[in-house]
Amino acid sequence: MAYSVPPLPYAYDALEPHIDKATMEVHHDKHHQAYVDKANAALAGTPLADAAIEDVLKDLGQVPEDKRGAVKNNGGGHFNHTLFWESMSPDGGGEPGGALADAIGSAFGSFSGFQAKLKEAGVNQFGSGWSWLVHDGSGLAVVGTPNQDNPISAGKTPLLGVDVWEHAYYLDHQNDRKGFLEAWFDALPHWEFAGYQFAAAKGNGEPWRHPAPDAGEQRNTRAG
Ligand code: MN3
Repeated sequence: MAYSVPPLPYAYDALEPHIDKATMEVHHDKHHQAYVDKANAALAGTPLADAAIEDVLKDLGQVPEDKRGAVKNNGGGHFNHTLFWESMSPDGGGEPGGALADAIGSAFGSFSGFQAKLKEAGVNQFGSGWSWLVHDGSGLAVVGTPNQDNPISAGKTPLLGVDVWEHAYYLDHQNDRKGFLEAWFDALPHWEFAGYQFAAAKGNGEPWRHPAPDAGEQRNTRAG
């Protein structure tokens, strides 16, 4: 069963004025679609053609060597972008509560300390890539990844991911990646989703996965 781009969990213009409708349309309908098409082409005819993308990315060594680069880049692009859509909410922003707030405080000193780290990882990512809040098995960490590399290939659970490729912000922010990250933090982080991922990383439930091919329209990606 080939992969497909899941529908956005909100309207294309729902994140305005932070990310405009045109950016979301091109990013979701063109960029994400291209990763899906190329991942499907790379995996077609291999033993992994029917495997969940999460299971492919968790062990890229199982991918035939001549397909591995394409699967890492495009399968990673598919997973990362769906995570990115889930990492944002029209009702997002503010600060998380509960156990996640406590864990952020102990890992980074304070919420603002965490924000500074995530922005720094994004701003300092050379070229294109991602900035992530992850659980690495022992606690929370901020990591940057180049290109479409992703945390699950490194055995980490992503809680939030921010796309810092220029196509994510160029129309709204031109070359100002730092300004994009500041605007992103003000209004968009989907803390409910991050809290769900945090609980799963600690063994309370399963981390988010793409819906199974037979799950139809069901989208069970939100906490609570
Ligand atoms: Mn992108």
